[in-house]
Amino acid sequence: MRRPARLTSQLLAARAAYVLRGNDLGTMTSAAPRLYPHMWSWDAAFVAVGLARLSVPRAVLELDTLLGAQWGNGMVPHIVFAPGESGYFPGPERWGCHLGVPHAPPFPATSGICQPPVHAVAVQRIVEAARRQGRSDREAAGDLLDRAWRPLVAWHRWLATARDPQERGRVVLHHGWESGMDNSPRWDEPYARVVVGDLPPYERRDTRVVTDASMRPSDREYDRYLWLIEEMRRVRYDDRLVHETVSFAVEDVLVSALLAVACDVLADLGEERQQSAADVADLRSWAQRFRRGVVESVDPVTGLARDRDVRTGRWLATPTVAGFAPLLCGGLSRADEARLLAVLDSEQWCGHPGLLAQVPPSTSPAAPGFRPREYWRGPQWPVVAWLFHWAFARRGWAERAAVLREEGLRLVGAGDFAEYYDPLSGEPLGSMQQSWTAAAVLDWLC
Ligand code: 9WN
Repeated sequence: MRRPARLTSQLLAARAAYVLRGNDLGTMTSAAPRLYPHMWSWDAAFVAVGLARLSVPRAVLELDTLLGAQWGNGMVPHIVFAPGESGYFPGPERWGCHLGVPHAPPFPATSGICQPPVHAVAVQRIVEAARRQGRSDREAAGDLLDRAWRPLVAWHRWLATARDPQERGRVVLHHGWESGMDNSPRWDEPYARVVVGDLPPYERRDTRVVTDASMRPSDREYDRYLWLIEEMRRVRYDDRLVHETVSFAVEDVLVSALLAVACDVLADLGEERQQSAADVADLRSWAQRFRRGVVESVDPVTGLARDRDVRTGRWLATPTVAGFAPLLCGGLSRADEARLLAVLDSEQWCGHPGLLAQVPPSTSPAAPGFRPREYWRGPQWPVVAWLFHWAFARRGWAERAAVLREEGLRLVGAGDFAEYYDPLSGEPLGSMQQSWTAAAVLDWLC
């Protein structure tokens, strides 16, 4: 299937704004209308980036809502459930965070795991957008930074301590959902060792919305996802016990790179706003530690960064987009960075002759496990393109950033705002009217 004609930039931006308004539940934006009718943590950050182009106060509200659900230990939960909305599984009952979990807030209901820490990036984009607006927007953004400072430092501190107790410089995850890349082949090996125990029965909802099962994770994968929740729930989401007992424990190199860069972004903002010097120093040292952890993960043979299975101590070298993590946070030698950029441009990745848009697919199109339609096993995600675009611009690679913007827009140009796209046919897949896709487009176009 070839892509239908591309909309004009003006029309595309107008439609993106329409999508975000349509998904607005008042104080939060649902990640997608039917498939994901609640607020997701990293989605909310990207959504706030897009909202900042429409209304700074509305973008501020999005982050306030998310941070209002932060746990007492500092964790920002991966889902904040919209009150009264029952269309997603697993919902609050299955997570059981209201059942005597010490750190969970009494309200709103949340899940018990986290997602990638991109929230400081959103604050920075809101501050930048506000600078181009009037005084009241600038004040709203400044107030947000003052309000969000302690919660965000606490969030980063939790990741740097509870999730990196040995100070290896890589964030440990206990569920594939925490990576934001649920069924990525990165996790096949650690998931293969998860033995599902006495799992209470459940019924999936996602496959009622996305009826082509080949686009979503399999039932077998879902059993494991649900089992990990069960394991965490049984130890009441206690950080130490989770770390010691949950069957899935991986050091995620992409989340680690994002934490490094987010710590630097937050420290820069804090310095400008004269926040606590001690906090700024902590942020800088975490940035350094996680950057080092990412650099140390690089595979000498391929040049790509690797995750690590904590339970076996083995490196996980599947060629996925996470391998480019060092390009987000920096830290490689010049020669190693040039090599990694060459891999990104090569036929194994963005230069693959079959791609319609030159943005990194979730898995290398040249790898044997590449599945162009299957969730995180091959498709291209506009929001991932946005993230690399943002990071490349930050690193001063204007030309590369411009290419990613142009190619990202080519991907979404028909205006369906799909969750992800088949890299070879351009077919929009998964959920349509996905909020973060619309947000990326708004940031690119406005
Ligand atoms: C589980 C909301 C989220 C994204 C994730 C994406 C998907 C959820 C699901 O949707 O995950 O968290 O039910 O599949 O993988 O990155 O945040 O858009």
